Amino acid sequence: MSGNRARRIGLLGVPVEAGTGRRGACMGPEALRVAELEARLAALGWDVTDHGNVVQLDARALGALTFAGAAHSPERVASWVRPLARQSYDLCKAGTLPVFLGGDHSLAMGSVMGVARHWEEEGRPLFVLWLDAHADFNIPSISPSGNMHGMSLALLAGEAELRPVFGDEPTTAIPPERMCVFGARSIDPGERDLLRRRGVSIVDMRQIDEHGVSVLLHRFLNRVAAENGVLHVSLDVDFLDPTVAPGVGTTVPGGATYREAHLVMELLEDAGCVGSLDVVELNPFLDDRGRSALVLAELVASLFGQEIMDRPTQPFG
Ligand SMILES: [Mn+2]
Repeated sequence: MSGNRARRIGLLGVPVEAGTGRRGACMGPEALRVAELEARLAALGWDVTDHGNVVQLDARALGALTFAGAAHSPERVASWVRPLARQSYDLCKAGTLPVFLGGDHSLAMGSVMGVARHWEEEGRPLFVLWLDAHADFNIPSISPSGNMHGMSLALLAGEAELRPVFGDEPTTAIPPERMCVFGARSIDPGERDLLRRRGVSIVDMRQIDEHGVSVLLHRFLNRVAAENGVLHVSLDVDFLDPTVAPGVGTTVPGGATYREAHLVMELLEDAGCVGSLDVVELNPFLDDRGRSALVLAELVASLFGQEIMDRPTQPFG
């Protein structure tokens, strides 16, 4: 366990679904609570507080937000992510390791924004690991769907087209070269071009098949360690193969297996650099008897110290 991590975890629900084309993600935070996330983390020795859900602003009071292209329900997205960024920042300031329960992936605009502002003040470089079938690096002028859950990483990288989301709120941009999209298998053509130009690292499933998650993840984690960085992990349910976790609106075949996902979590735990986490896109309406919620709760526990079996201190052989 690394010394730069809080022993205190704060859970914060963000039942936003305005960023996606399908309803049901608003139930995600409750499903993760029903899957006993809090008790699992407490059993690992963490001091856990559930802060309930973020209080949404009145979207109508924000006025119309205009963009240079397609962006659906931006006022509703903003009504969630603006107060979320503030609460995220406050949790970090209080020495809490925040775990954000979604809700669709647009919530990362707020959660990571607050985290980024905190670490900028602390003078520590923030890195972002995006565990996702998609890169979420669209901007309104190139987005095929206009759904804003596909734009969150681009906003965090400081893409100018997305500035109206935060308006006059305090923001900071994360250098795109400190971002890694891991598990990708569905990236739009315009988005791919933008990712390349900005220098975001992409690890796709083809590379994972060829080299395995361990080698590829270490490559990124070594960079985090070399700069004494802090890591935000954003876990989208569709990182996993739909046979493992069907409870998501954007299933893409060929995702991470149960074992690959657990290995990623254990490697992150070993690295000891994770300072915050999103768990997003869980749609209990599409789930199979809570299976996806339970898998996610297990993965989060794995990230925070749960081991399947106690290993002997000396490896066998
Ligand atoms: Mn996503």
